[in-house]
Amino acid sequence: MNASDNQLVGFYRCMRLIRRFEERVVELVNRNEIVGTTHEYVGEEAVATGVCHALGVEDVITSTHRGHGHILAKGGDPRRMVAELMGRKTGYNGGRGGSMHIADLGLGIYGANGIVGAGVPIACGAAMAFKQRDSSRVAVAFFGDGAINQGVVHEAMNLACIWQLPVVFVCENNGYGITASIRDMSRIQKLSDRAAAYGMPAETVDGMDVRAVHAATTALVARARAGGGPSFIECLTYRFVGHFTAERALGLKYRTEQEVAEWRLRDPIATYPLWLRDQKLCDPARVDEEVEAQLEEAIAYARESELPAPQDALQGMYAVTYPGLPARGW
Ligand SMILES: Cc1ncc(C[n+]2csc(CCOP(=O)(O)OP(=O)(O)O)c2C)c(N)n1
Ligand SMILES: [Mg+2]
Repeated sequence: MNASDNQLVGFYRCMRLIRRFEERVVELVNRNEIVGTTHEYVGEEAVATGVCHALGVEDVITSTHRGHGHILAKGGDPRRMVAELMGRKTGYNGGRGGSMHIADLGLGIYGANGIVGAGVPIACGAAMAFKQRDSSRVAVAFFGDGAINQGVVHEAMNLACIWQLPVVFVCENNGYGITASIRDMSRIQKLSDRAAAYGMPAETVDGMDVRAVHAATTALVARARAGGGPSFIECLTYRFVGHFTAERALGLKYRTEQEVAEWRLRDPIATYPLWLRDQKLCDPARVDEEVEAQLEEAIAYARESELPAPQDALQGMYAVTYPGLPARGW
C-alpha cells in the first residue's frame, strides 16, 4: 500500500524532528545542561519513522539505548523527553531514568533499554499477551546489528516463530556495535538470513529510504494483525556521528572519513525534502520552522521545570516495599 500525501509529508516532519532533537541534545550535553552522554540517532531517522508510521497507537514498540528516534516517531512528547534528559520532575521518569529508560505505556512505548537485545523478548511478551487475548495489536522490537549476536534475541525469535506471535523484529544494521564492524562479527552478508532460518519471512531493505521502510513494515504488520505470525526486517542504515556524544573527544579510528562521507550522500534529511518539493507536496522550509519552534518550546519547558528534591531520590524506583525498610522514599 502506498503512503498518502499527508503521510509522505509526515515522514519528513518526523525525520526532521528526530535529527534536530538529537542536535539540540548534543548542544545541551556540551553545555552540561544534560549530565552524561547520550546515543544519538543521527543518520538513522528513516528507520524509526518508516516503521512507526506503519503502526497504530495501540501497537507496541520496544527500543534500545539509541532510543530517542523510536520514541519521537511513536508519538513521544519532546517536552517530557528533554525534561527527562535534564533530570526534571516533569520528565518521563520524573528525571530519574534519563535517556535509556524513557517509556510511555499509553503510547505503546515499552521502554528504551540500556541492555543490548533486552527489548526483544519484552516485545515478544507483549505479542504473546495480544495473541492470548485475541487482539489485533502488533509489537515491534527495535534492535541493532550488535544485538543480533545476543542469545536472548535468538531465543525470542525462535519462540515467536513456534508460537506464531504478532511481532515484527526490526534490526537496525548501522554497520557497527560501538567500534566493532559487523563484517568482523558475522560471516554472513545478510543478517536477515539468520532470522529466515527460524521460519519467518525476513527481508533486507534500504534503511535510508523512509518509503521503502514504511512499505515493508506496513505489509508485515498487516500480516501479523491477520494472524500470520512474526517477521523480520533488516534496515541497512548508518550513524553519522559517534556511538555516543563523548566519542568526538576520543579520536577513534574504526571507520574512515570516506565511508562516513559516502553514507552522508544518502542522508534522508537532505535528499527526502528535495523529492517532496519536486512532487509539490509541501515546502520543507515551513516544516523546518515548525520543528524548530517545537523544540525551542520543549527546551524552555524543561529548563523551567523543577528538579526533584534530593530526599525524594528513591521515589518511584521500586514497585514494592520490603519489610524493615522505611516506607518513605520507596
Ligand atoms: C548486554 C550488553 N552488552 C554490552 C553492552 C555495551 N554496549 C552498549 S551499546 C553496545 C553496542 C550495540 O550495538 P548495536 O546493537 O549495533 O546498536 P547501535 O549502537 O549500533 O545502535 C554495546 C556492546 C550492553 N549495553 N549490554
Ligand atoms: Mg549497530
